[in-house]
Amino acid sequence: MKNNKVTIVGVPMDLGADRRGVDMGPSAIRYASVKEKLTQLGYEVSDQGNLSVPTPESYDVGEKQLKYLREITLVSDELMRTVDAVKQEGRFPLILGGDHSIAIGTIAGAAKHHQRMGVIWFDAHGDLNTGETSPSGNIHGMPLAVSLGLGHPDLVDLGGFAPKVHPENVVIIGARQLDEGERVLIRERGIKVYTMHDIDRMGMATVMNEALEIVSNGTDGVHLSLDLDGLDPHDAPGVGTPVSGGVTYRESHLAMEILAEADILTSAEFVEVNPILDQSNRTAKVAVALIGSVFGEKVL
Ligand code: B3U
Ligand code: MN
Ligand code: MN
Repeated sequence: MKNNKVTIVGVPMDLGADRRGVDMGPSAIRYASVKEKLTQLGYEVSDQGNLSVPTPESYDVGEKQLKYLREITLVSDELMRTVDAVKQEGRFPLILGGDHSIAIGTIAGAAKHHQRMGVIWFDAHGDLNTGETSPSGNIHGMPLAVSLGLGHPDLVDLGGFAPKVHPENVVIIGARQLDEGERVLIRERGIKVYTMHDIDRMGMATVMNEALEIVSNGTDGVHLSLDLDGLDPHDAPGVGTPVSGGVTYRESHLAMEILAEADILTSAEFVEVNPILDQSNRTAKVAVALIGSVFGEKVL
């Protein structure tokens, strides 16, 4: 990584998902030695600790199609300011989730520093729902739509600008569960999606080489948003919504290594680790191994 200074920020968010447990994700990833891993690789690492996130039980869920909208908006605003400040200091923001709704704040903060930012969205899902199309009302199924300027104005207009990213600079990798509204949006906006079918046919190396072209062409920054449920549940069982037939441990490492070689990332987040549903912190360990690879760890 060009930038040798990394700042870790945890966001123990679980207001965007139905299942409690992802709020412990940042702890689990720290327990799996993320700071030690990056230090070993030669980075100067600062851990800013966690943002404070309201406890769901203490608040009213609010509108059924946009659960905890108010609270998620407040945390997103705080996260946007935090990521903005980290980048202002010339440091690389590494954000640990928490459910995927945190991407709304991360991307808003990072996008302030770029004319045009590419986004790699590694996920079993599209996260392209809005309040109108969502089958669950869970905001963790909406952050990519919000970043593209679609959804509730409180989220879309965060930071006073929208959209944060453009469809031609976004790739989704690992998709295997999309809702009808998401399919329509993908078609209408021409978003490039590499489904598991594409990964099986083309191989991960080809997929990544094409993806790199899309996110780096005409951009001056690239954000990686990695949902651990993009991996197969055999390799990453500790996630809120596992979907079988996912990216293998090896394929995901290859993807991270290709990203490291390209050296284009300007921010990253690792989300949806749920230690309650995990086996001996395995999924957090996978997250740290992937972080190692994307930050340049090599066998030889
Ligand atoms: N697409 C569904 C399910 C879902 C999205 N993200 C996760 N699950 N993790 C929804 O609720 O929007
Ligand atoms: Mn997701
Ligand atoms: Mn997902």
